Amino acid sequence: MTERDFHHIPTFDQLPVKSGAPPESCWGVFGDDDPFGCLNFLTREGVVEAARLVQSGKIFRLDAKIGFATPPLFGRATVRHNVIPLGPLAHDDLLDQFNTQEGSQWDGLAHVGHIRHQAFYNGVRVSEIREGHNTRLGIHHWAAKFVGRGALIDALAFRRAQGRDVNPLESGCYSLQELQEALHAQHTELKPGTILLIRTGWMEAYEACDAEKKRAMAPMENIRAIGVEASREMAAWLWNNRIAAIATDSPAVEPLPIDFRDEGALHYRALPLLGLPLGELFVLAPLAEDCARDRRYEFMVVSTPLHVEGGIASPPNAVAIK
Ligand code: UVW
Repeated sequence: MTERDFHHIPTFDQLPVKSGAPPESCWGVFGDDDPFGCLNFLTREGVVEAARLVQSGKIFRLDAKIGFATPPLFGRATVRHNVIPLGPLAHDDLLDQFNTQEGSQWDGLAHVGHIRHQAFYNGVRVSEIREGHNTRLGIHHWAAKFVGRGALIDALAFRRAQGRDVNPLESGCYSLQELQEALHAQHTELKPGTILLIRTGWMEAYEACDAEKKRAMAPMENIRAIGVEASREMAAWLWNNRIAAIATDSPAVEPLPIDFRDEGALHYRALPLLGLPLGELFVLAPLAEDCARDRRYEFMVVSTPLHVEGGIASPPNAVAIK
């Protein structure tokens, strides 16, 4: 696909295009066997354009250290890193019980299926993932795809600049209007094929907690987080702007807790319906501070997910280069 082909892509109001596909889904738009979803908006031309944004040579790591969340959120396993002697003067690493979602992560398209339609992106069934080795939606498809123009919305700074209080560790919401106003204030444009990063302040607030507080907030039922509005309008805005992926420094992109009985959850709107990758627990503060300094909120993003055949998710293994 090239950028010229984007003009033939339906708008959100024209979805779905395939008979039998759920409302507000893009199933079939990129082909019935497509594994990329909105990553199709990342093109070779877009990679070249993104490389032109590199001006200072500064590199920002976007994922936290493996094991940063202690204990990991949502009751996920704690990874154990062992250094294994290979010989008298040689070593290997062993990562025991490594959950690819223990920290910074891209949710792949086999992570969450739609509660009503009982299917994943493009109609993939749960049996294809559990018994069929997840060949159609495995994270391996993304291993050499996730490169393009990144843009940051510093929603935290925007809200603070208005003199409004933010507690990222409480359930709360950055509205679509607020994100649009923040973009305007930053003089930042969305362009087709943008990997959109949104700083909510959650990671910084989490890092400031003591060990006891981190332990208390980690279980699924206790975790609270600010996130972006989970609405039809938000899904339409992301799709109509041809956003390739959205990532935040919060644990679920949308506010927590999520009521997964509610079809309006952004996890449903994004992953199974639009094939839009969700990035969680990204490290965005150092990048945001640099953007505020040079007033440039766009850069190149290079993310190389783990090359795990049939994988569900992956640490982003990502950098922003300015
Ligand atoms: C939730 O589903 C709440 O988060 P994650 O995407 O990390 O599983």
